[in-house]
Amino acid sequence: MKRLMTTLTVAALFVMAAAHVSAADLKPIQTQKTKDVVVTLANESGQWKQGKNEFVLELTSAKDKQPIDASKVSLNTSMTMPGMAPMIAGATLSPDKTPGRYLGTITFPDSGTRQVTVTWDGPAGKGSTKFSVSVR
Ligand SMILES: [Cu+2]
Repeated sequence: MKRLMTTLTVAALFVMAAAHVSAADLKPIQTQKTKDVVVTLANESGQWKQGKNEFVLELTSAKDKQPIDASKVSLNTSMTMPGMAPMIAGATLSPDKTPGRYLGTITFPDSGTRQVTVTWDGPAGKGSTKFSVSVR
């Protein structure tokens, strides 16, 4: 029973940590507007850094600001470096409880400017956008 209580406490802490990420204290890393979709990338510091990063990706309609149900979403990054093959890193994304919002993690082995590509495909349509983000 004691072990169960410990497990439940740990689980509750994880839920609280997840809730904390979805709190209003997120700072935008990048907001990118396409013809019909606004893509927002945010985390607690407002920037990506070298190493592991947690972030939130949000897709909303450019017309009415409503969340977009994009069942398939991906975020990939690449960095071109002179004399080298581009460095590629993709994010792991999982849907949040809030529609149109995804919790992501991505790891960068070094700093530098990344070309970011976000693609989506769902009932509300499909599309993609590209922008650059500097990794500190
Ligand atoms: Cu690099």
